[in-house]
Amino acid sequence: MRIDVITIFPGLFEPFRTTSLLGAACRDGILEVVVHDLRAFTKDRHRTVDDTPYGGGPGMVMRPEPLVEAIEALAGPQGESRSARVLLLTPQGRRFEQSWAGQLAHEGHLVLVCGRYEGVDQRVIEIAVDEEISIGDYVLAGGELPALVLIEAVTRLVPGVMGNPESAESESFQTGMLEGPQFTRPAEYRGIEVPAVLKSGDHQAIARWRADEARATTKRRRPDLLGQERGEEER
Ligand code: JD8
Repeated sequence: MRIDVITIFPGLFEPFRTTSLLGAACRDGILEVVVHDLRAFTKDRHRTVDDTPYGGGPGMVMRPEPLVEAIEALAGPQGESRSARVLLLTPQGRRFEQSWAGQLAHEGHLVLVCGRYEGVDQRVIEIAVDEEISIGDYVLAGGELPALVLIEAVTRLVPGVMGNPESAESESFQTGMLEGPQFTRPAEYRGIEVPAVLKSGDHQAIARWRADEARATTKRRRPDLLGQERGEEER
C-alpha cells in the first residue's frame, strides 16, 4: 500500500514514519508513506498556502490552487481513471471507525489531505476530494494528527504490517467488544495477586474467564457495543 500525505507540517510525520510498526513495514517494502510539503506546490515568491475568508470572519482559509495541484499530481484528476482514494481529514467528515479502517486497508493507494487554519476552500472538496473523514467529536487544530490516527488504524490491518497477522483480528472492536484485564509477572505485586485461573494452565478455563471478563467490561463501560458483536463471517 502507498500513502501520500499533503501537509504544511511534514516534520510531524517523521517520527511515526520511521519508528516501530510503520518504520519496519516501510523498510520491508510492504508500505510506502510519502509526505509532501504543500508549499512545494505554490508558485508565488512567498509560497502562500492561505488567504482571508470571503464574507469576512476570523482566521484564514487554505487556498485552492496548491491543494488541487498537489492532489492531482499525486492521484490524477478525479474520475474513472483515478486509482487512488483522496481523503480529506475534517471535522465535517463522516466519523472514522474500525470497519472503515478495514475497508481502506484493501486500497492500493491513499492520498491524505491535511488542512490547517479554518479549513480548506470548498472547491478543493468539490474538484479533487473523494471522501471527508473525521476521527471524532473534539476540536483539533489541523488534519495532521487525524491523518496519523488513520494511517496507524489502517496500516496495522494490511497483511504483513503487523508482526503477527493473527493478533490484529481478535482484538477489541474487530470483535465488537472490549477486552478484559491483562497481567504479566510478578504473580503478586503490592499485595495484588494475578487471578488464579490465568496461572492454572487450563486453556479452556482461561478462554472462558477471558470471554466472561470481556463481556463484563463491555457491559459496564461500553453497553452501546453489546448486541452489535460481529460473527466470524462479518469480520
Ligand atoms: C482538519 C483545520 C481546525 C477546524 C476551526 C480551528 C479531523 N476530529 C477532528 N477534529 N478536528 C479536526 C480537524 C480540524 C481542523 C482541520 C481536521 C483543519 N482545523 C479548524 C474548523 C473550526 N478550527 C478533525 N479529522
